[in-house]
Amino acid sequence: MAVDLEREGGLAVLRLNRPEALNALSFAVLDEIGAALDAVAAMAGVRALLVTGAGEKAFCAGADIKELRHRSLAEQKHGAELGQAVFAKLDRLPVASVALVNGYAFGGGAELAMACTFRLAAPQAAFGLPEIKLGLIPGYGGTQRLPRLVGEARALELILTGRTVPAAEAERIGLVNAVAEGDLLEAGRAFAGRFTRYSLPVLELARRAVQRAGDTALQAGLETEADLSTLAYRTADAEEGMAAFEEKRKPEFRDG
Ligand code: CO8
Repeated sequence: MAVDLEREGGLAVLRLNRPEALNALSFAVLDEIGAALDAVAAMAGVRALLVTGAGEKAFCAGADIKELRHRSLAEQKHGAELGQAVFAKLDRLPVASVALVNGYAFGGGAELAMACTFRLAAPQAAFGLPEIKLGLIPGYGGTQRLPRLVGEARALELILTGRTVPAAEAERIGLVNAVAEGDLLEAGRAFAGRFTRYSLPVLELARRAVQRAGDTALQAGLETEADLSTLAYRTADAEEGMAAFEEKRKPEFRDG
């Protein structure tokens, strides 16, 4: 198995574990990620997913180039669709995810990180979409998710030059939420702890509303926001949150 899935209380931890190939994404690894995400979606009590890579060097060095080279056109199309589908599953998981980018995140590896809800980077992490250097373009969502994160001009610069973005720059341009010194897993746990104490269904409504912003025109997005904020308002947790405010006490959310 090249993907490990562990449970730590309310957190699930998915670790790419193929360090000898810098955690590159073969078809088999993509399938394993998809299966692990199905398992996370079915786990009762999980409040967030942490995604990271094994080894000192890499989060994930992208699609497996050695496998990629020998694909037929039909297999290549299937590969792009498989990668996109697996990363969409991550994006649409019922719980938020945090990529803990412990080293290189290139090509499909950067795309995996971008499909997570949040990204934390170790100081030595480096990002890039270097496909152009291989005579390729990104195929697992990078051309769509990168401009949404950093804007079209920066995305074009990064995709057309394939240059490497160090962690500090990634933070400055909004590609990562923060650069974390020290133990990255511990930083991930602390980061997740900042939102997992809130109502799970309401967190999910907030994510869905924000995701809609990337998918739609303003007016349609505002209509979605009106619908989803009304759904949030109707939850028992909203009743509890507002009552706790008036009663000057801490709310006790029950995920309902
Ligand atoms: N695929 C397969 N094997 C890899 C990959 C990869 N992406 N990256 C590294 N490896 C392997 C190396 O071949 C090497 O194996 P071996 O020892 O057997 O030769 C081992 O991992 C260690 O790598 P290096 O010796 O190269 O380590 P360095 O520290 O010298 O360099 C780098 C690290 C800079 C990360 C370098 O390995 C590198 O440039 N890797 C490739 C990065 C890249 O170009 N990624 C983008 C791939 S393309 C992609 O992701 C999307 C394609 C579009 C998909 C379309 C739909 C199918």
